[in-house]
Amino acid sequence: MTIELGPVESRLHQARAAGETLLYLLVDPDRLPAGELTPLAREAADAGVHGFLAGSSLLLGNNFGDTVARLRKESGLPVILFPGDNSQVVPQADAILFLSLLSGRNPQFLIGEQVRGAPQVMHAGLECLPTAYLLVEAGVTSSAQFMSASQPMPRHKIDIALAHGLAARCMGMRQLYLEAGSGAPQTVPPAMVRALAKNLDLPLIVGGGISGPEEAGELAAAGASALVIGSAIENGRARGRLAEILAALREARQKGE
Ligand code: 1GP
Repeated sequence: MTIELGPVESRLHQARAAGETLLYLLVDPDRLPAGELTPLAREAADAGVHGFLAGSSLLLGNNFGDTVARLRKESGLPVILFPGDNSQVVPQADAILFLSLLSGRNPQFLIGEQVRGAPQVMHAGLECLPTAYLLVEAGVTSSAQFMSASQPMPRHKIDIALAHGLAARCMGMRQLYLEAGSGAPQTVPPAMVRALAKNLDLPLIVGGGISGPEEAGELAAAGASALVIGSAIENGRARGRLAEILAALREARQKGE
């Protein structure tokens, strides 16, 4: 069997091999005012952001496909679906994080949504990135935790996180997403990122609670291959600071060399 990685996944694996950290911005169409989409797309492209994620734990609006198409057109960057459920599989994207919520024990998010979503992924011809989605406790109940009815991993139990990462590896997943939850008061602990980066040869995507260059630099230095920022884009804290955040990622890489 030959596994050929598509362009989005190849870029992520290349970043891991080079000790580089990519920056993705998360757009939740319910939370970003429509008029903000084009300015954000252009700001991201100008700053050198590597792509967009699009999705939500709970989507109320009905313009998801249009949002994805516009983001792609206005930024020229890859748009990667980050679906809360199978209704968020739309053909306008470049790729999909085909998530299994391995930190939980709810069969709906381990395999149920995937069985419903896979035919749509195939028909849409989306690049598919098999990804273990791991929720990490951050002091509040996150939307992902509530909507998936699953427990996050304890934040200081690195052995538990590592065992989940190893299980993902043995199951053939090709990247891990460590998630503190959207708007989390604290990020995934850098020590957890460091332990997983050291012991697993898989790219780590890390998100939740990242709002500026300090946290971004720390997580990059710990070994994250990609960071995801959503809330700090919506509330404006990271707007106008994308170049600064990207510089922190480059600096962390240089220090690690
Ligand atoms: C949430 O990891 C993402 O699924 C991004 O989190 O909104 O806190 O940036 P924030």
